[in-house]
Amino acid sequence: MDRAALDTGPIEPGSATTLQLGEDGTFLLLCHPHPFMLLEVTVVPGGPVQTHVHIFDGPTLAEYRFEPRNVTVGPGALVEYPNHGALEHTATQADGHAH
Ligand SMILES: [Cu+2]
Repeated sequence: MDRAALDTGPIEPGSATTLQLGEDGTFLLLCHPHPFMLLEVTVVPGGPVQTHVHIFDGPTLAEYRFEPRNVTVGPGALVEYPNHGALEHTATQADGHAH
């Protein structure tokens, strides 16, 4: 049975959104307005129950990024996405559904 796609929705500059992850697996997320911003989230048993993925943008596109670009967490983990940039960003599952 499919679960809803992972999607923070728009994250305003200076704010943060928390998304709860479900079951084991590897998920590719991107920023909807800037789909070249990529994040790989791996959910494994025993992983951390919460973490932060920071969002940045900047004068050049090379500075638009998730940091870190790869995170490993446990099932049901809370991932907070603080947006340190000047623009709105999202963390959205790239293929639209969970595996
Ligand atoms: Cu973005």
